[in-house]
Amino acid sequence: MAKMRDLESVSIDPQVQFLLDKARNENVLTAFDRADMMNICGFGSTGVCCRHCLEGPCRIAPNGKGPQTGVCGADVHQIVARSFLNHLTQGSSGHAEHGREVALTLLEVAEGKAPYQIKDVDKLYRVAHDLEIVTEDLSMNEVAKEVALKALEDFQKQTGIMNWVKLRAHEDSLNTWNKLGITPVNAHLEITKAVARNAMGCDADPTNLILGGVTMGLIDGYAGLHLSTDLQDILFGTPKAVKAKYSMAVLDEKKINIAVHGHIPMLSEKSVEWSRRLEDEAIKQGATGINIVGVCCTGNELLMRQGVSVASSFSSQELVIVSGVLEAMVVDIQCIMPGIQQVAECYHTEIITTLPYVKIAGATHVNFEPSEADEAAQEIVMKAINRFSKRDPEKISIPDQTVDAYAGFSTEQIVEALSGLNGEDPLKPVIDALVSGKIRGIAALVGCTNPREKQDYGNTVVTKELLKNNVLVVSTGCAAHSLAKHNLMNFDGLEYCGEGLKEVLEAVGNAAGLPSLPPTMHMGSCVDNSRPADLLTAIANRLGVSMNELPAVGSCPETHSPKALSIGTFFIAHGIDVHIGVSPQLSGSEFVTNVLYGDRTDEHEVNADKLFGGKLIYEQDPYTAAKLLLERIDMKRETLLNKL
Ligand code: SF4
Ligand code: MSK
Repeated sequence: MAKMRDLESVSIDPQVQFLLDKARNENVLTAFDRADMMNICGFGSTGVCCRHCLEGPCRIAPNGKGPQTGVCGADVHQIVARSFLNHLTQGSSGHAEHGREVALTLLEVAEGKAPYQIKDVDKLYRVAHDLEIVTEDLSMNEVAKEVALKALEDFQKQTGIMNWVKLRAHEDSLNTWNKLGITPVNAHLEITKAVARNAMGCDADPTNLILGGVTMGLIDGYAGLHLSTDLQDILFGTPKAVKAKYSMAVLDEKKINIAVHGHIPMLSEKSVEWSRRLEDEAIKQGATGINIVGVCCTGNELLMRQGVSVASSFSSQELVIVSGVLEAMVVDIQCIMPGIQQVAECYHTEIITTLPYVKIAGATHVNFEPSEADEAAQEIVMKAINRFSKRDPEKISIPDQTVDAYAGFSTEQIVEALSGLNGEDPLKPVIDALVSGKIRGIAALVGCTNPREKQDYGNTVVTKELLKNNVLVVSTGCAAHSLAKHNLMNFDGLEYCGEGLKEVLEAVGNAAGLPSLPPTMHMGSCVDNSRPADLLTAIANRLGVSMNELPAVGSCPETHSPKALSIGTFFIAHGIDVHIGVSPQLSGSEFVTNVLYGDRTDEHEVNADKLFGGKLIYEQDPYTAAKLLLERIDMKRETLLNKL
């Protein structure tokens, strides 16, 4: 039996430590302990193992003592580049599928076939206008239908450029992609092409494969992130600043607890609605009400728009069940550990899957279709209510003390807050602060938590180091969960900010009637990484420069997901440096790592920094990572200030 890490090495969150201890005492295995039991494979972890055909598996000996090519003759660089493209294709398809599901829902709503109301009519008309849809003589639903059809074209058209690329991309970035011939036409076409070129006997040029990977990054960014955010804002409302609660302590022993988990907000929005409508049924069962809590990005979606409390990020999702008070965990898509079912079988929790192509053996399945959203949500909430009486009082234990956090910082909300300082030119205060050095740069702290890593450690250390050095930090995904739990999204966290940054946050906050803005701003879920991209595009346009000239970086210290690699590639394609704190499994090929990690000063190398103006930074130590990010911020800052 492998030795398990002590609790302090697993997470810096005492509530997660508490529930992991409970799980261990009750002989319940969770991801943290499974990670300790797993031997790391030296071939897989460096990307040199290929299973692309039945001649294999083939693996390349890293020390030169053994085969240096696969049976087909593929060398280590080809194998590692293909493995990277594979990860990017997987990541971008998840987000593209998310975007397509939302587009289909908008279409059904517009046609009166699904029971949702369009919440942000202004945004609908803004997006329609920017897509060059003539809206005169059209009803609101007809406009929504035209927007939905334009979105679906991005999964169908055979020539030209994706509508959402034209809608959202910075012109200079688009010119670069056009010159390289990597601008996407439609998401399904590009994903199919990526799978096809990656097959045995196809693309065997590592540089070409990596460029194919950049196209996957663009698919993620436009068919996934931007398209999903725009349409979700139209359907469910553009987020506004909201105060909410974080930590496992948001579970309520007296109430029926339902966790919503995954990514797509269509069902979870309805679950919140039906939990209110069925309160009386809960009371009949002896509970005081129904408590919906969020896990992962479905949690982020509800937090941003409805202020729903968030219980857990990715790596501790099973521990929500270990509390013994969770009646149901309702899941949609992505980042759902199959292990939740094994853990649920040790308690009274019902796991409910909702999409026909995402089921878990042993779990209950309630099929979700937007047209029957009310029926599905009602059935799910009733199932949870009926589980309440099955609780085992011996197994109940919930940590106390929630943490307050401010969220809801859509780009629109940030611009509105800034307009309190300068209504005519809202971005001017940020630009002035960047030029004066009160703000040294801008960072998006994004991504996941990973059961192999010490939970929240990398995310909070990188953030605190950047804040201390006056970098403005925005955040999304499970990384935002780490920051919120550790007081980096409430005013207590202002103590971590450098003086210049603190002054700016307080000035903007005061103008909006608050003591300050929080030290870091929660911009939403994984697909809402479109929001930092929008903010940077607006700043670049306001300054009249390219995105790659901004002193801006992304950091993803604790990722587990290939989606983080495809989102990161989307930012690198704009020339924004991206740090990753977990091995991207590329070290087997010096060629591939040179292309991705190489510097613009390298001689005789084609690399990302030279092509796009940004690169991938792989660094496990969060203190060193922050130092490297600050160096890149300063380098770009100096060039920018000379140009202005
Ligand atoms: Fe081996 Fe080539 Fe087949 Fe990969 S594609 S498994 S390297 S023969
Ligand atoms: S849920 S991709 S663990 S952020 Fe978006 Fe969290 Fe990462 Fe999944």
